Amino acid sequence: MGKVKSFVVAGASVIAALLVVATPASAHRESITHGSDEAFTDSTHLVITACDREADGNGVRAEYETWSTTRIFSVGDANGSASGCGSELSENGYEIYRFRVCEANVGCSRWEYTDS
Ligand SMILES: [Ca+2]
Repeated sequence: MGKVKSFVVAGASVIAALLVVATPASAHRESITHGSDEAFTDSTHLVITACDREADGNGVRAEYETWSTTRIFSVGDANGSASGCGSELSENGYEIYRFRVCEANVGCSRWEYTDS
């Protein structure tokens, strides 16, 4: 029994090591907040999410630019402050370069850069 357990643990360590090697150091979840509202990317920087966490009637959206263009794309949290956020894949398929969270009638956070 002891031998079986050691084997399983060793195997898991090898898999974990391979995952670490395959993931660039800079690729991780990035987040920016504005009050309680938040915009964040997933670890691939290809998916952006906007979360409205303030029940104040001001809609929330995430704005972002990708590495291929200076055009600003955006995605909103369609159901407002109700549970659940709004997210989308990068609209032109490129990694997100920078993003911010904006609250209607109030303003936006600073830009968060995914390479920082
Ligand atoms: Ca919501």
